[in-house]
Amino acid sequence: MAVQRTFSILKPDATKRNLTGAVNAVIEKAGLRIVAQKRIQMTKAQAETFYAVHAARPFFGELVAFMTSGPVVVQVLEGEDAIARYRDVMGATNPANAAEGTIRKLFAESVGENTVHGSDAPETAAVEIAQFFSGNEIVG
Ligand code: DAT
Ligand code: MG
Repeated sequence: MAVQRTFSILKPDATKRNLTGAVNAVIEKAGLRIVAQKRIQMTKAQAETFYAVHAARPFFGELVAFMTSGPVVVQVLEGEDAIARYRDVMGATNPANAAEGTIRKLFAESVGENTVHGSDAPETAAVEIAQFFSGNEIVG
């Protein structure tokens, strides 16, 4: 496997509970490098674009409202097999199903407010990184 980059978000439930450092410690312990990071307030338009694939789902409105309910930390993570590796470190979407030691098992309180986002494939990683970072903001 090659070195990859993936896109990560520490969601509003993480910033609200002052957990960004704790989550980053799990990320770094897993061998992923944070090569770009910034704290932003996502706009409704940004959240709708970001989650457009879920636009028809019944929870879409709730998801956009949550993602714009407070600051988020957007990140680019780099490492060997980073996309799948970060999905493993995050744990299952529903924290009730997340494995021990994963970020969602450690920190998430519900399927809707599940602490982190991570890209699911190289194509989505590229699109998601480009939505929030310009090339010169990523320093590997
Ligand atoms: P993941 O974030 O693990 O990639 P996803 O892409 O299926 O999961 O869904 C995106 C986000 O939408 C997820 O992190 C939280 C929200 N979501 C998914 N399923 C949900 C549900 N059944 N009820 C409420 N929110 C949900
Ligand atoms: Mg997803």
